Amino acid sequence: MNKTEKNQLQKLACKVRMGAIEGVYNAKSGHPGGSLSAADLFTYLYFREMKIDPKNPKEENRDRFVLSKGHCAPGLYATLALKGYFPMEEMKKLRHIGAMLQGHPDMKGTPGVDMSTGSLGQGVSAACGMAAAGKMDHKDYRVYSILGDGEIEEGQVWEAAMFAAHHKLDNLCLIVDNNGLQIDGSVAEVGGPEPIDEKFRSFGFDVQVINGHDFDEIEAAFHHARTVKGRPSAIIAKTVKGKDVSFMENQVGWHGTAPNAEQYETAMQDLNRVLSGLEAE
Ligand SMILES: Cc1ncc(C[n+]2csc(CCOP(=O)(O)OP(=O)(O)O)c2C)c(N)n1
Repeated sequence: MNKTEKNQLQKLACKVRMGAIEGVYNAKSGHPGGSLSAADLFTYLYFREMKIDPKNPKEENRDRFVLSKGHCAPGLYATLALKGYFPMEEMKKLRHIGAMLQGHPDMKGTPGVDMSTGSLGQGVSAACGMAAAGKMDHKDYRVYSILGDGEIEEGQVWEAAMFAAHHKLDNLCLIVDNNGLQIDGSVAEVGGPEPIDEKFRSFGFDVQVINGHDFDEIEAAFHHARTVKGRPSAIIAKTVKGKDVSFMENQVGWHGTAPNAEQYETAMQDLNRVLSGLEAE
């Protein structure tokens, strides 16, 4: 990708982060940390990788996306809004009763959401089902799913992984947002799922480990995943929880906490600084 294209994606990712913060702040609850860590992955998937059309969200041959770590809905919603599925204004009503954007993705209420998720481990099983259905129906769509590294402590993830490899689901690409932190501690402390790459490899996946904030590496990984035949792909993306908000970066407390007014101002200043820097490039 050239410099201009990369700059475009970086600006979009910054806007995803701003949208997520806006939503969580207005809701006074929600999950900023993991939304920010996955922002570059969301951005690449929706703006470069997936075959989708926001004007026709249910198009039969579209690529599918499942946010298995459903609590990071603010990041997904901000991406969907930027892509044109609904106005960004909806973010201000995040988690309000009756609003379009609920605390976890709801496929019945939000255009662009392919699967309702939130119970960790289940989304990836649904993604496997979609990929298997694609194979059975001789469709050429691909299925993408973002998982948390805390989420992969769920046994169901590994049942799904076994299924995916057994059924040779090469139309399935799992992306682990490997930010090292989960709800109440570091992933290493809480459940110790490492080495994540070797685990997926031993389950029969093609595995790549990348910097999840570097668009060149992200692009190369998704390009490679498309070439893999006869087995599913896993991309282990090393990320920073709370990325680009100074006081949230790598802080476990920002898993599921909303910023207060002062913190909101600081977060927006941080992100505006990033955006201005990118605009000046
Ligand atoms: C089955 C299930 N158990 C517990 C939870 C509560 N929970 C929500 S988020 C979370 C931690 C997830 O950590 P991780 O996957 O690393 O997410 P991230 O850090 O990327 O936000 C937990 C335990 C849940 N949503 N579902």
